[in-house]
Amino acid sequence: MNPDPLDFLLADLDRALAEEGRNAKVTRLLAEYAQSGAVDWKRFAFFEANYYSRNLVRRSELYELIVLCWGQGQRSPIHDHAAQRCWMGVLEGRVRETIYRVGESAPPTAGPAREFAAGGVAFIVDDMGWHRIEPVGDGPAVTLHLYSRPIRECRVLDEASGAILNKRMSYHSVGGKVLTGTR
Ligand code: CSS
Ligand code: FE2
Repeated sequence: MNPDPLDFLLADLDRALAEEGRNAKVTRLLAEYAQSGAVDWKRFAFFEANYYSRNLVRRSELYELIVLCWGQGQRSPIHDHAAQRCWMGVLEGRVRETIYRVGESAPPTAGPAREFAAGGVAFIVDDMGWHRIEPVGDGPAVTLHLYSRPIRECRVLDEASGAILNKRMSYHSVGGKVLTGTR
């Protein structure tokens, strides 16, 4: 079988993330994939009824690559990234990223918001702030997330109480197969 575009991306990511200081290279790889018109990500794209879904493509010691499916109104909580680097490439639809300053002692403050259309790539680390991602526009959105290293748990803001909680991350599907009984 011939390799798919995602296989090439994974091989390039293996190389780029094995070295320090290749953030710009990784951003370029994700942008090239998101802009290429490749559709092989679709076999990882499973929507859930009530919450945005996290679908694992590949996890190694260095990184995890995840397809996230955002139905209308399925926005993320305001969250951090567990001291890891986070890239987000938009595969379909349009999303808004709002940056927040979150601390233990003061209420969170919203910073700048940016919108990304298909082909766009965002990058964040905890020094830049926490953020919320939400689909905007008419349709659902699909995004490709790369965390290096993988994130097992992050901090989220409980907006009702103002409390900061630890949230364990889970997958809706792994390798293109939906997991059952995980949520
Ligand atoms: N960090 C969130 C998505 S927004 S980058 C998550 O992985 O579920
Ligand atoms: Fe995030």
